[in-house]
Amino acid sequence: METILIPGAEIYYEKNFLSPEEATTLLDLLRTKCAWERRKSSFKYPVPRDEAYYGDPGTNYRYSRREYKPLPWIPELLSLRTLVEEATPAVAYANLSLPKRGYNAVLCNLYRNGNDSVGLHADAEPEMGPVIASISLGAERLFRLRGQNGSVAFAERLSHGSLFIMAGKTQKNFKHEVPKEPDVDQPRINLTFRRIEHR
Ligand SMILES: O=C(O)CCC(=O)C(=O)O
Repeated sequence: METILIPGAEIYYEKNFLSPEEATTLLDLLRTKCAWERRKSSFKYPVPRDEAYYGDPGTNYRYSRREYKPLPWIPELLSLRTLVEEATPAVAYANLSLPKRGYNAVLCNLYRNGNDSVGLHADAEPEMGPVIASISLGAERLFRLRGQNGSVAFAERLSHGSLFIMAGKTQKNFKHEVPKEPDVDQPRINLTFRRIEHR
């Protein structure tokens, strides 16, 4: 696992977390198996991607006036969760003086092609844990982190089968986005494993 050094962020990246064959099998399976839904944004327009949210009971959360209610886990996402938990460095929690915790929910995003995207945001709801693990499958899309002044701190095409972990103060100090890339004609699925705790 590579550590990406950006002042104010804590990022770990493993480009070949899944083999290309495993990643392609998972991409094809999740495209048909997930309960994809195109939701409305807070402004009533559809968000430019399909979403499906799976998790343990009680992992509901609200984002941008949308309520995310977990669907029961499907076996393939549960198996992947175990692998992702094993790969998450204990130091990501130790640096926060926390014991290592598991993930209890996953938000799946399907970008059908380069016209789909996610705008600049942080995953910083009060009930969301600070360690977020993201698996990318399919088309290699640009993933950017921007600091509070809007400057780009990180920009990389996350590879097919990669694991990208954001920890520490990354969500406090940075926002992230997957911009539109109209030349991309292939789909991409991204899975962000999170821990939701209502106190
Ligand atoms: O597709 C990605 O890489 C990012 C997804 C994302 O930002 C999110 O689920 O909050």
